Amino acid sequence: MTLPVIPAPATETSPDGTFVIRDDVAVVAQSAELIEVAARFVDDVQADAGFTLAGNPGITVMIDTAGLEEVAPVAGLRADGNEDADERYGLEVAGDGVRVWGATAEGVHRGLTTLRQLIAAHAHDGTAVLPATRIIDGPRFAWRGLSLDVVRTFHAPDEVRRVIDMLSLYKLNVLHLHLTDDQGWRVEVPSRPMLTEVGAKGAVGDRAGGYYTRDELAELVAYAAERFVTVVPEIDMPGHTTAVFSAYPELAPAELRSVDLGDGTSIPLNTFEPERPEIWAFVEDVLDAVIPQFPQSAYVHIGGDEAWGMPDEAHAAFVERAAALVRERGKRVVGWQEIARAAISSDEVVQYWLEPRQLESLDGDASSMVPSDLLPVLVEHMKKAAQDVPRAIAHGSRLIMSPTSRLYFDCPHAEPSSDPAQEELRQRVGLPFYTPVSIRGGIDWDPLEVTPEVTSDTQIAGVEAAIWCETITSQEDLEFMLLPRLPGAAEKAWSPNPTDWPDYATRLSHQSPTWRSREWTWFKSVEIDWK
Ligand code: TNX
Repeated sequence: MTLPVIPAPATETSPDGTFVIRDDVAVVAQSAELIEVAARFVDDVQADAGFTLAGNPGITVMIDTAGLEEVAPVAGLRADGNEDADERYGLEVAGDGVRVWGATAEGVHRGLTTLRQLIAAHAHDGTAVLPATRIIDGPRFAWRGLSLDVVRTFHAPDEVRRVIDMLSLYKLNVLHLHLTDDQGWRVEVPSRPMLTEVGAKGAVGDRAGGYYTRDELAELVAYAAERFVTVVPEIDMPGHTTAVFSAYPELAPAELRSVDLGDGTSIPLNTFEPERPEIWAFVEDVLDAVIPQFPQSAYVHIGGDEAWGMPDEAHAAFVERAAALVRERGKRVVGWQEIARAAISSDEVVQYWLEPRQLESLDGDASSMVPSDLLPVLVEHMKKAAQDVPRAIAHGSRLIMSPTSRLYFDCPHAEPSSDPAQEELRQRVGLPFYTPVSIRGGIDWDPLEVTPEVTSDTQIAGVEAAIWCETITSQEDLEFMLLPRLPGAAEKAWSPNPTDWPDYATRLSHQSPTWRSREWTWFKSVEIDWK
């Protein structure tokens, strides 16, 4: 069997022997810059598996590049823009101890993350008998993320910290926060106080609203940075701006339009109008307030998606000017794939999400579920979407791969839970118009097989899952959809090798003891023989 590690390491050999971890095996940092990383590892192993790791030297961490060249250089773009980053690491378990090394503290942290998983998987009655191994590993893509919708349901800072812990355990390094949308505004802009006084109040339906204060965001960003996760802010525009219009009605179009969905909800067709100077004063105020709250991020996500009802020329003009304002402030631009319809440059990153197969379903079965007023809007949108990737490539932009059918974690779970008590949750959580996705469906694919135009890793910035929260009402719902899918997304983003399902299912089964210790909710798919 391969090691119980997700994402699967790039290379691994298994000599004979074992090393036994007990409470009294301590970690020794051979350079001062690794002390913090080593301390974090000790805390994490305590939380995952209960070992205290204090006593006699047994695990040594050091800055060293030995053997790292055995792993191909990473493809893609770093969310923090750090061009000297190196996440590769070596990990050796031998009879006389464990060694973890890398060229940087970040590399050593990734190696210690593999060790955390090995210890938790082998822990039994106060010891973990680790098989001897030599791993040389490094990521396939530099941008490995999760987009989290904190608007449709507001997730308090403690819940977000739990999500950051999950990202860190699977070597994911980007938390993309979807901070603004029709139902709410979640970030402080001191020059525009009504955004938080009024715009933050709501969420979907009668759920509580909320926003992150500057102090709370600073703590979250630091918590993430300590775990080598970069938080990237999204300010979604020119569509999805209803919360702005409720806070500042003078920014709204003269005539408000929407499509009634017949279930008490409606889809707004109102967007920012790029010909109005007061819109640009607003956008500048927002960027000036938001950018400094995310000091690690080299990027600002400007949304750009689903600008329903907006003429193409106006949408393109909006994206071009918003992108220029971001660049003027020293940041790079990410946007949903619709930004490829504007005159963007090769510096802009395009996030792919709309799959052509959804166009087929709109012509067929799903059309009966969509209100008749909305159908033509959606069909037109999907037809344009088919050109987004070729356009992005023609601009020389790189893509973040977020294909809906694989990486939208708000797709319902397809297979039953082995815990009958979870079946009610499974029926309720997930958007009913998406085809349900199984755990196996989440890993049986490769980023190069998603679109015909993307044929080389050099065209890809990275891989990002997304969780939208229309049907997610609580921390429990959120974790039920994130786990066990998140490790699968991490495997696609990190591992250069194809994933073999039976092998993956076994590796996944070994994750549950840690989830249980950390009191994380997970969907107990019948596909997996959970430990
Ligand atoms: C599309 S993905 C959206 C979101 C929804 C999501 C539901 C994207 C850029 N826009 O506004 O929440 O579908 O899966």
